[in-house]
Amino acid sequence: MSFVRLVNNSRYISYLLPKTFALRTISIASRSLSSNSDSRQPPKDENESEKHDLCKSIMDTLHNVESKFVQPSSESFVFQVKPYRLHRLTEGPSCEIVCTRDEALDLYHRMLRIRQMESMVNTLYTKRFVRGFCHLCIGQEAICVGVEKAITKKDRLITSYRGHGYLWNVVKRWLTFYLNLADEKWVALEEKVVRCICIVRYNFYGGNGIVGAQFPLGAGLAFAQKYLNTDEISIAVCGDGATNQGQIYETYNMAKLWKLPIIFLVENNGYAMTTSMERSTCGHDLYTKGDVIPGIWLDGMDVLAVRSAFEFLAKKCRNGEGPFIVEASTYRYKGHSVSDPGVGYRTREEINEVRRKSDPIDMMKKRILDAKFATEKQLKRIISDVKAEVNDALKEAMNDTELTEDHLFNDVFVSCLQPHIRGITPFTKHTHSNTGKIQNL
Ligand SMILES: Cc1ncc(C[n+]2csc(CCOP(=O)(O)OP(=O)(O)O)c2C)c(N)n1
Ligand SMILES: [Mg+2]
Repeated sequence: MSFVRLVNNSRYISYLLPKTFALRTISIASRSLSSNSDSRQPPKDENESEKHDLCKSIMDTLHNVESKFVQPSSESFVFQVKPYRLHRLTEGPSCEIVCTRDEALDLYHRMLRIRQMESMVNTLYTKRFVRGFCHLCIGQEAICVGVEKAITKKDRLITSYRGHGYLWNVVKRWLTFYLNLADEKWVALEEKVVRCICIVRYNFYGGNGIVGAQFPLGAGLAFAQKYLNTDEISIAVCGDGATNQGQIYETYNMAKLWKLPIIFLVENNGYAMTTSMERSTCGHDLYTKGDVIPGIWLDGMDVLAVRSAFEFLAKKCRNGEGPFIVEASTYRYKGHSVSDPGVGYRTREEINEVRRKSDPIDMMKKRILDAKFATEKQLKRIISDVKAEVNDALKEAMNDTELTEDHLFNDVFVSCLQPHIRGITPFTKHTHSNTGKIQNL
């Protein structure tokens, strides 16, 4: 399992491998819970039968699935996006964006899938099937989809804990993968924690629970890319609150000094946990805060604006003009994590207003209808298809065999220099093996 690992010590550990300069992040997700289930398969006790009932009830509530994705064609249309704001750039991406019908439907489909998927995870969490911490990105879907469409699979991505949307883009069996991380047996292994996911094989470096750490780690990834003379780039994603940290500015300094091929992406959703930007941050133009580093502000609710800006900057980065900073204005509809109802520090009106005026999925839907790329009826069928996809993933995940505990400590290092891997205390020691096998992806 050369992909990630769950976390340790309620935080993450990261390290640079001198041989390959590949940076790997190890994480551990855990929480003290008791469990003795061996498989998600046949109900053996009350808990098990509850899971099966849950699976059934969720599937029952999802839409009937008879539809087929609308047949794509390649008519195109020019869409207008909100003007970008530029810092130390003489020109920016065009605000008139050409988008084909296939592309528009694909973007719409992807954003819907992320929202549906996140809603499913939320449901599973409230039913206590997913455990640990859980930070949903509902409302922020346009950013991860736009970025994904603008970069290549060889480019590297490192995100915060609010990175599910990026993950759903790269992992095929995503729900199975996710539920395995949330598996009770694994979760029971350690005391607390932030669920952090990293899949080195797919150039997805997580999923980091330490606020802001993605920027220095991302700079490490980009340094390796430059050192190895590749034309690949890195994207490091953090939130607005994180940008008040010192490590962000140390990283900006080094990244610019070394001309690293990296785009620092700040997802500005206006809140750091329950603290609004007004209360925490002086100087709200986060795209300018790299001083000599060029930056762009964009509408993070508009997937076309995100895609276009990242295509523009990725090209420059590959030409050795990096680093860059992007500030994407966005909003999270749910609380900071699932344990936060999300309304004590902001009003329901505020949330509803954003949903009504700038929901990323509705915005794309309107464009598709305006351009006559598809009819309302066809879009409804796409929704059904997405629900079917999530439905199938749920079924597959529920029927999947659980990984065993030893998987947790395999393939953490390319070469483990110590006899054991330590657990949450120095007294718990675990054996490390290199299996080289990918599990559940
Ligand atoms: C170094 C560090 N400090 C504090 C925390 C606790 N914490 C977790 S998320 C968070 C807020 C981060 O807000 P922001 O960067 O805006 O990201 P968002 O959650 O809005 O995506 C804080 C303070 C942490 N995990 N790590
Ligand atoms: Mg924030």
